[in-house]
Amino acid sequence: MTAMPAVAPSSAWAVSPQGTQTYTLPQLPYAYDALDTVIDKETMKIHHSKHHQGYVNNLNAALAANATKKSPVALEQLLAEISQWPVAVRNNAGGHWNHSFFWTSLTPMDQFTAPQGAFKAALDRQFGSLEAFQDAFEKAGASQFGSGWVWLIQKTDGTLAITSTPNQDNPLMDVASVQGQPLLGWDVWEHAYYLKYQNRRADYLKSMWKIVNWEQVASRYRAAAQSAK
Ligand code: MN3
Repeated sequence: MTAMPAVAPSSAWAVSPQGTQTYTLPQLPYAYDALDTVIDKETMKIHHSKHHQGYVNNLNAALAANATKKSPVALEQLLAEISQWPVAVRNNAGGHWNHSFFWTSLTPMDQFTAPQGAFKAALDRQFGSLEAFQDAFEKAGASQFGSGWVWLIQKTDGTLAITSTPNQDNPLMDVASVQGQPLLGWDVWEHAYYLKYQNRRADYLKSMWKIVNWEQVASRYRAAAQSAK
């Protein structure tokens, strides 16, 4: 059986015909107001069309400025060897990957389904219960100092773990202190929540459980489990 890609391929990962790598902003899988109960339309619009677009533009510029280096084909390959690249590539490659991953980790509330099956069993095994996992995940997100991300990852030994990264780093980077395949990742930069939640990051984190795309998370879990065999 062929392992499913961890992230659905999209124009975000395209290599141009000239062989010069240029990345593009992926479309959201829902409307800007689709998550409105938890994340307001204005935040979604600015976050996607300004912040994410900025990471894409700056990544392309940073890669062009380092054209003498051999560009890896896939973004995930770039992340795996990010220590060999300047910080502008690290920040913007991370920013592009993280946000592409973030959008597809969320779903409108009316399409929400609870975690189930083998993935739910793995959560229970690792953390005791879904509630215990959620509590630990929220705590990790709330205690990440300054800007960054909180992650559920699958490590190479198959176990699940919660970790956080500063700035736009992520657990796929060779510089990450805890590495693994991300299954779920939440943006804890203030731009992700400030309009609706102001300084109340913990409230934002608690609300986010209403819009997690658990089917997508479980499909990443199956793909990671398959490729680990
Ligand atoms: Mn962001």
